Amino acid sequence: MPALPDAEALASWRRDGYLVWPRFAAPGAVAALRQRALAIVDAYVPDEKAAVFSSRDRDRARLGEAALIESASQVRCFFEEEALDPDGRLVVDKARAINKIGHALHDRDPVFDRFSRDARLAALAAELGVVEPLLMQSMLIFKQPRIGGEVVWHQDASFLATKPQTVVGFWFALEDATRDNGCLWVAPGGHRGPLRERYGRGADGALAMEQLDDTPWPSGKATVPLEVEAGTMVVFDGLLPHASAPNRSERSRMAYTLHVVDGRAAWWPGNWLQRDQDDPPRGFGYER
Ligand SMILES: O=C(O)CCC(=O)C(=O)O
Repeated sequence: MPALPDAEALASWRRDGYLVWPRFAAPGAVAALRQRALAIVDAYVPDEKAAVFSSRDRDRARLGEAALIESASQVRCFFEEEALDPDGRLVVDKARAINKIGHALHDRDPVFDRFSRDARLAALAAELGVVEPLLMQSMLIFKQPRIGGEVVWHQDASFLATKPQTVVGFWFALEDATRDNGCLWVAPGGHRGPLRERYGRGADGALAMEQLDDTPWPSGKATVPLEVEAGTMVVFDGLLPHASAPNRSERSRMAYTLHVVDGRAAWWPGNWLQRDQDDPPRGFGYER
């Protein structure tokens, strides 16, 4: 039986809506993911679909829709907003220009596939009540030095909607994350609040953010920073509000995230992420 987080961490999951598992990934595994991410960026040749990712843009309007849709089943790079000038020319080195790689690393890249299908993640998902896990989305977030973009307060269920809500986010620090370089912030217990918004295809067919509830985002004493060492895993309930500040420091803050839903729940047909019938999402095993 693979190891599970300790009782205190599991109690924090129930109480706070998240848990922290220090030293989940060994330094060698973390270095392998970092190296692989840098190799993907090195091989990336920007094309006419080159897209910027900014979480401040509520409707993701600058995020080329074609690039986003394709990334549901592919590996694509998205630029930092501040890496391009108004004419779309790179103003920093390509290696320092990427905001994230998404969203099917776990299915298309052997290194991320292996890491994402660790038996401990399968055991933990089962412990957290995910009965038929489906690995829906993965991202390598760079949080580049100086220009690493803010991730505004959000709930993951807004972007990966199921009925009932089942999404669980697994977040892995690939470098030390501190307040200085844009660590995560969470609102403990905030998962008991409502889903505030939902991103997807509206009645007019366009992808946009829809407001569902006007409960304000947490602030001040309701929020805590999660300063963690490389190798730490943080697991979030899909309703837990979380965010990260811009990185104005000289150090990057790379992280890998994996989002899992329960296949027993209904996948919202309006979700931006849709997989073809002949390429469905898979679980933690290697069955096809
Ligand atoms: O790594 C970050 O800064 C944000 C990640 C996040 O919001 C997520 O994985 O849902």
